[in-house]
Amino acid sequence: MAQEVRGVVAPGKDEPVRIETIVIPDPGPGEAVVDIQACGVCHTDLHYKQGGISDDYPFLLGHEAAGVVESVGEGVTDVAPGDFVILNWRAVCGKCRACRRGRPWYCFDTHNAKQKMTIASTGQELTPALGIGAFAEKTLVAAGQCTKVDPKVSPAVAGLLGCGVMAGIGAAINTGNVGRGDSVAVIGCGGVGDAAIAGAVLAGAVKIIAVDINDRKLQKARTLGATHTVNSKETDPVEAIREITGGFGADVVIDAVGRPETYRQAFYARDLAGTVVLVGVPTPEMKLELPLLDVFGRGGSLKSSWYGDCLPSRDFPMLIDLHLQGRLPLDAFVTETIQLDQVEQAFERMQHGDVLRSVVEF
Ligand code: PAD
Ligand code: ZN
Ligand code: ZN
Repeated sequence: MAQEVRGVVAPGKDEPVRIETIVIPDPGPGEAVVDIQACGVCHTDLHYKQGGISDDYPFLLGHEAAGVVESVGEGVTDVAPGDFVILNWRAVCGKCRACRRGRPWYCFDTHNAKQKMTIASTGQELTPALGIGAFAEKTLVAAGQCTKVDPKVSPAVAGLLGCGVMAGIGAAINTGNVGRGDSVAVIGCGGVGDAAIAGAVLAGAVKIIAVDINDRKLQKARTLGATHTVNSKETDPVEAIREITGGFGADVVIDAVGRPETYRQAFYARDLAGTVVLVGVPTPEMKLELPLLDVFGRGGSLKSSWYGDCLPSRDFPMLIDLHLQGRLPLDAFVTETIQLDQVEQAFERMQHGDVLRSVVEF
């Protein structure tokens, strides 16, 4: 029997979000219904609300979530009712050309639930943010979007690994391939950037330079392992990063903002043959201009990081285990826990730079 639950919907471009009654169908073949226990507020949810991702309103927001599988559809064998899971937004297919070449983190055919969730009062079909839609008491996903982890971890902490924190850690350790002794600079110290800093610590980087335009964010970045901080409103970050790295630039620079000016800073703040990782998500109107000769002459690699190039089945349980062993301070990312009807205010606090993550607890 389809169920009705409360969920946070973005009805149209830049309109405030509102709580609606949502209809959740029973899981069909390959699908699962998950009881959401916690879901973080990510900048990507704000991009959806503002129309920066697509025009497929209404959106059911929320995607950094953990919960317990309630029911599964036909043919689902990897997860079962009662399993504690983190939801992921790249359920790999196993069949596309990337998967067949043994590089499933690039999967070109990731899947979501086939059935649609709808708004009870109007019957309108919802587009779930990143194929998840977890600012809701329950949600419907593809079973492959559920990754089992140790249930000893708190749901608020676990959920964050489902998006921004994984994207940041993975930008450093998977995409950037940060190694022992490297110097790393991270531009933008929100949830994603700070996670990149924590990832760089885990990987053994020795110099970790945090860049932001907000001093409070820089203070927080220090607690996560930044060895140097640069306020790029006051100081030229390229000059500062070069100075801190003996005049050369950092081995890996991670742009966790995703704007033309931050990308340009990342491009010029890395050492010759260094790596730039773009993990912040640009909006459709943004354009980048760079002298092609500099692209050639500076060498190295310019990479984008989709979801930290993670493989959820490999990375989620491992990172949760590291956290439970006290080696990865994932709890530092939860600034506050809030109720479902406080998401709009959480967006405001995010825009004012007041929080790393607000997490809705159910
Ligand atoms: P956030 O709003 O928590 O943090 C953004 C940070 O950037 C804040 O600390 C700002 O002060 C800082 N900032 C803003 N402008 C500048 C600037 N010009 N120079 C330096 N710092 C600046 O966002 P978040 O950490 O949740 O997300 C960051 C980006 O990452 C955002 O674009 C989001 O959509 C993207 C993201 N990408 C993936 C992925 O798979 N690639 C996953 C999740 C989030
Ligand atoms: Zn695939
Ligand atoms: Zn996210």
